[in-house]
Amino acid sequence: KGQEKWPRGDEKVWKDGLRGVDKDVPEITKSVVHHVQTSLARQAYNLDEAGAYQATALSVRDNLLPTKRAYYLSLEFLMGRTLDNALLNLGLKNKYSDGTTKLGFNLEDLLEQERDAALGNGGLGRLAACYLDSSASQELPVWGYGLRYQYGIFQQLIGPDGSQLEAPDPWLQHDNPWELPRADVTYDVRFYGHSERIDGMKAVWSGGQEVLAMAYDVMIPGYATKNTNNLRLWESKPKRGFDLNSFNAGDYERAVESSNSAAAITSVLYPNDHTTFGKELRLKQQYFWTAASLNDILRRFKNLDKPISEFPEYVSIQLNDTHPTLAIPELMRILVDEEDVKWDAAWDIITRTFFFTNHTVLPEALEKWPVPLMQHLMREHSDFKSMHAGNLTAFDVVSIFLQAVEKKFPGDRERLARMSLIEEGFPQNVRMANLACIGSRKVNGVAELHSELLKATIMKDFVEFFGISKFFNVTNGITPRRWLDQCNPRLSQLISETLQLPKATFLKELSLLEGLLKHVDEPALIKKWAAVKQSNKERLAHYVETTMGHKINTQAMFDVQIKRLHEYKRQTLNIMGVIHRYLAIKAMTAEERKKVNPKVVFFAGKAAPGYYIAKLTIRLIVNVARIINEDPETKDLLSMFFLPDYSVSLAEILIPASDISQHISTAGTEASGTSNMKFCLNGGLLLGTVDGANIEIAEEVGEQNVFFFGHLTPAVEDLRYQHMYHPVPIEQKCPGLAKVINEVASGRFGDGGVYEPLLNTIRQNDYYLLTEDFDSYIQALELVDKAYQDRTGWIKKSIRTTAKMGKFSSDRAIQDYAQECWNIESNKLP
Ligand code: OAK
Repeated sequence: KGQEKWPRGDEKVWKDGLRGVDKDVPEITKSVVHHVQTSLARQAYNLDEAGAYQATALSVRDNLLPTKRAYYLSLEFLMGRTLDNALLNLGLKNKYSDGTTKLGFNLEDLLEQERDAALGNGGLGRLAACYLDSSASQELPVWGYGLRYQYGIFQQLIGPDGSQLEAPDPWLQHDNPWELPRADVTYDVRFYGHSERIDGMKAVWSGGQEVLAMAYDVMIPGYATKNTNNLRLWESKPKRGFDLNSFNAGDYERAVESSNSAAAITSVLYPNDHTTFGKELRLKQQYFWTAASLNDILRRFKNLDKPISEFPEYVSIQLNDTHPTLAIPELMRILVDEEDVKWDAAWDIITRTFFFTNHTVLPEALEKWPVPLMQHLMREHSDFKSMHAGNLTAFDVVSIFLQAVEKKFPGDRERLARMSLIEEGFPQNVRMANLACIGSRKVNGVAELHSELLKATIMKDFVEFFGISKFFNVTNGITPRRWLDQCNPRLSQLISETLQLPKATFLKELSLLEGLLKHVDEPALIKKWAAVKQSNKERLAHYVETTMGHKINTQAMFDVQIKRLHEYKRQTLNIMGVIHRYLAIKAMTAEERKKVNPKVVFFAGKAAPGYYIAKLTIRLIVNVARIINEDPETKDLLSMFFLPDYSVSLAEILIPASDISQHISTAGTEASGTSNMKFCLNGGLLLGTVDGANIEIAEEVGEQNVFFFGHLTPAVEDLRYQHMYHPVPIEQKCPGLAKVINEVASGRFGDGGVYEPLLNTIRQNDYYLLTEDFDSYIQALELVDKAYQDRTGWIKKSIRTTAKMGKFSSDRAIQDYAQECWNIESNKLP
């Protein structure tokens, strides 16, 4: 109005704003100019107030557009404790320490009061917890969905004979301040019953058991940001307290029973790692959890008021292994039967929404569910035999997919049989990995080698069918907040001083640790680095002394193997190595013993309650420890401890104290491993096989800084074949190991007969190849001893190792998923 000058305002700002080059032009100005130019297609020289209003409004609207979210569906979240982590993430630890001191309480003691949230078995569950931390810390909109088990992983006790005993873990006994019960967020989930098709099209599912899913929200604080994400855990409840129908019929007992069985669904975490048992309750857990989560995701999507075809533009769902695969047929059922979406369009939505991560290639871990069990439990999904045009059900995926395979590979019956979702047999089984693969946009493994093996084995046919671009790798990562700063504050502080950077800088950008390399030869740093390790060893020694009553020589080398007990992880190789060392020291003269490098070996880990061989391994470790720790001739040179009830919190004490840690799986069996990364980040060196992420760790830190041994993956299959068809007696194949086995069998460490089944796994077909790797393992241990004699050289290796761990931050891993799969961006709060 009466304005003479064009353009209005500062001409330079308009110009630079248009070109978007001048850093001094504020983002908001640039955004308004952008809308003037592109959305309105107008010029600064003819822009009136109405136009300026439009452009301003469009710019403001950009802030309101809903962002896409990713959902991480995991049956396990192994969170550990929260208080310390929350204090560090919020930067409030010192203030709270002062605050509680004034009240007469030591904060460190208060931290010890918290029980671990142990809703997971091992690697897969802990990875999910690290990924939540990294998502929140990078302000990425990623929400977790899981189950709120009343009982987490069992508590492990060691009985008088050295065996593992299990006790329940009632972690919710006292109030849990970290969760918010959401009585306002509930969904009905139906099991059993029957479905009827109305007009031959829509199916209505009724009868059976209806249970209620109620949400509990766990806040996930990000590091050095106000951003928090959410982990939503479902609890099952009886829908009406008891079944009214039964009550009316006067059958009170049945009514109570039904309310019992509703609550049973989320009562306990299954403690089996890497095995499937085909238990009905486990399948119920999976369906209950995926159905409730999808309902919730869909409700949130509907609030956006977008057409359902745009679902994948706002939602990505990551399947943590095959456990949540029922989400695929469940979403299909909802889309087709409840949202009236046509079959093909629904399948298109599915395959743009889901992403699948595989976490193991072990055959016994591949989930299969009997078709009759599925049919019984989920009437609607499994009605796959009635295929008529226009009357398709979710499991018609089977036939439709196979038709496409048949078209691409005509007449290849064997291929069809391998790729089918149904494995023939009595009963037939549904192969969950096949379903997860065909229903997902992308499939990934968790380390380079593992992803290659996936493509060459389990997924080979699928690579040939879908093409290679569907398959990729995301190497696992760990959060440096918990696994450096929280568990090893002194090292974190020393790094901060050395790099002259605030902790927050390298804890958010872990590759900055490389800056340590410049200082690796500085005597002052070497001295301080050694002192930090020493104090962590003393902290562990104190723990062992107060919990187990044993004094430990902290001048000895600390050698640690902590992970689930499993034959493929070869704790047996380690214990055989310890016995070998014990026998060797026993045979030495006093003079020779003076040259021995004193060593303390630590084991910790749980065995699945039904895994006989794994439990026997624990028993052997405990009983060998009892003998050698009491042997006056050797105990100063070699001692060994099995620390009961391994947990996240115990790992936080053990990892910073280790000089060397063992990751010694048979090549090709450990998908990635993540504790290997935690040890190395804390300056512990690695003794391992050429397997999983060990390989990438060595690539980063340099082979001269790790201790590798054993056969390589390509040799394994052939060696197993040889064992099977051309067995050689162990005395010939590996005399060193045979001698150790004979000592155990002869009763030197207690009743030898007890261990026969375990010893026979090695003597007989030796599936995990201990006889093949034992000699090179012993040589590697000798190299470790030799390297440790040169303390300064060892500390330098330690500093170099820490310095090169940037790649293994879970921040990097989450960025890989965000870019490669989810297509989400960080949601920075002002
Ligand atoms: C557990 C149950 C079924 C399938 C896999 C697992 C599992 O825990 N796998 C582990 O996942 C970790 C995270 O990806 C890997 O680091 C371990 O190597 C792998 O064994």
